[in-house]
Amino acid sequence: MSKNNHVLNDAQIKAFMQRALDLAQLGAGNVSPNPMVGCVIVHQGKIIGEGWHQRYGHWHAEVNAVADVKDQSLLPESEVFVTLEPCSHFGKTPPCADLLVKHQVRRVYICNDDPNPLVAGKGIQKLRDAGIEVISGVLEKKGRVLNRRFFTFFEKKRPYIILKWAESTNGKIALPNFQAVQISNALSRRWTHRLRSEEDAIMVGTRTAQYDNPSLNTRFWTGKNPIRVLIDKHLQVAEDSAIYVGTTPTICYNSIKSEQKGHISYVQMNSENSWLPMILDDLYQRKIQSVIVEGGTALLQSCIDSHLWDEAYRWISPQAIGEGIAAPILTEGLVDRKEIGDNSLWRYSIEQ
Ligand code: AOF
Ligand code: ZN
Repeated sequence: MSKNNHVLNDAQIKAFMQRALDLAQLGAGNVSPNPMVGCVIVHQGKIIGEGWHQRYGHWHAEVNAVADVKDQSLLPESEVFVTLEPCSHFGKTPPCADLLVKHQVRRVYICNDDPNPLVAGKGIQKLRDAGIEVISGVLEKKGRVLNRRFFTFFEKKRPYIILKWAESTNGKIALPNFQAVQISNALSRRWTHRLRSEEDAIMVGTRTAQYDNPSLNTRFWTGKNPIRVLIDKHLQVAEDSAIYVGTTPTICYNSIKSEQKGHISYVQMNSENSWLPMILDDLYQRKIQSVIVEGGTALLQSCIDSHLWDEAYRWISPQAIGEGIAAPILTEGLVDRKEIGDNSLWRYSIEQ
């Protein structure tokens, strides 16, 4: 077999990693709480195998990519592009780093190091110890955006927080007595339900649960329901409210009781301290990687004021609703504005 002296240039390296990122994306919605990971195997500048992590608990990207290579004898002369540091632990599957070592691949390009303490550097070390060249940080920023929930979860030890609300053109989210008013339209509703299908949990405060009586499930989009989270200090939300209907797990943080009642977990919070960090910590312990905060204003504003948010979506409708409850005020991080039908969608990011 001829020695592979082929040298990849910078543009090729980026293009192959971009392909691996595109493959990773195919796992969206099916791999949480695992990251989306893609892998491309290249021989003499040509792709000979591709794979991605398709479903939680199933094979990792590298295993699928190696299995996709028809002529396995080419592997020792190949370059592997993988969007996350190959794992080093025996989890649901054996370590991917061992697989690459077994095949003695020539070089491994990595987009992001794995923040999971089970791996965190040990995968790269295994490869290097076996004499495999490792180049890390290729398209690093794109990989961090793709797996922003996963990175936030491990680095900040809390779920990735997405704020979302709809306001009238004059900045109101409800009528003065908290009475709900229809601000969203058919398009924004579908958009909201797609968001729900993609995130692990959705959280509201007492008055939103009482006055809007939302079910917080995914109806106008195909996909899973998020875990519902209610903050109801004094258990004022009626037990027959829509938020408790159905079988989707629902967590109610309150100051009165801890109890499991079917799909509802009542969790008592004792401290006088601010509840938000404690709730986020409890969600972290439950391995919830992302949460949408859907209201009301007080809860959204306390997330903003304590810098406990990552992304925010503000829908603005053309209608004016006169007097009413003011929408949250967010003055930093605007990254994008688009018109969707007669609404505008403003997107904010704390990282920008
Ligand atoms: C990889 N390739 O495609 C993925 C990796 O529960 P397990 O056994 O599937 O392990 C999950 C952890 O493995 C996850 O938290 C992350 O650190 C890593 N995911 N690693 O080499 C992959 N999905
Ligand atoms: Zn792995």
